[in-house]
Amino acid sequence: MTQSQPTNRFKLPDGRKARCLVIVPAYNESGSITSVVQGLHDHLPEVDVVVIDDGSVDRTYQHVPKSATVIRLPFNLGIGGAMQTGYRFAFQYGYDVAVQVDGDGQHPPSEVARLIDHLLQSNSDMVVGSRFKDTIAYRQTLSRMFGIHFLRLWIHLLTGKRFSDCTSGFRAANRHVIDCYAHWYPMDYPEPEVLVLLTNHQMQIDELQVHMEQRSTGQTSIPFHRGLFYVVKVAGAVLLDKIRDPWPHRKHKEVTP
Ligand SMILES: Nc1nc2c(ncn2[C@@H]2O[C@H](COP(=O)(O)OP(=O)(O)O)[C@@H](O)[C@H]2O)c(=O)[nH]1
Ligand SMILES: [Mg+2]
Repeated sequence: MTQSQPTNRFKLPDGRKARCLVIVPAYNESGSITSVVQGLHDHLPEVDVVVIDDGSVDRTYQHVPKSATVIRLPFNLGIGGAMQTGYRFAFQYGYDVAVQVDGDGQHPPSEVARLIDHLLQSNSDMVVGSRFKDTIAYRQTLSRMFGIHFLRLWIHLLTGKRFSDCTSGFRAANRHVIDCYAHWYPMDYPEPEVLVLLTNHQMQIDELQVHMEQRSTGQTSIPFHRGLFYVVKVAGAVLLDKIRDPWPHRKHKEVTP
């Protein structure tokens, strides 16, 4: 495992240096994972990187630079199981901040520091990198745009909160959220669902306008024909989330999950 460098510029509210981990879920991302991890190290030498190779069949793990930790899951668990593996790693090794970055080159490494700075300075529990907070310039298919608008409205009705980009996977989370996710994380399509669960759990979520790229290689995990299924499934899941809270209620004491 790589160690945080002494030049760490990220500070917790109490003045201590924040130990930060970037979690990169990767499923068949051999075409992009090398430049994604290299870009993260170039921009953020003080931040550790863990790649979760989720049963890829294209040897993604062999393309990860040695500077990062790789966890190879024995078979494809899906994005939820892969991300929870990363959050458990963050919890177990005492990280203060965990940032989720796609392995497809969509999330620019240069924006990661902005997310971390905002998280630490705003004292929020999670910061979501949004494509649509201040602009609608990001190119999307019509079906995706419809899905995002529908879920945005639905989540607003359920929580009273407005999230401009509820499906963005570009996020930074603090230790409280890492603790929650280490205990339980949705299995599939987790991004919109955790917005509702964290809001129920009295966590503060901020959005920050970020620059995002289009996926550089490979294919999206949510192609057109699964889009409608995605929206219906997520809408049902977040409705059920109104009446449950899968996480322990504590802000001071931690117990290994
Ligand atoms: N670990 C894991 N990662 C996945 C899986 N499906 C997609 N991903 C990764 O999760 C990230 C987001 O998926 P992506 O297809 O880019 O979704 P999109 O950005 O919403 O189009 C990418 O880094 C993928 O490699 C999966 O089954 N397992
Ligand atoms: Mg992506």
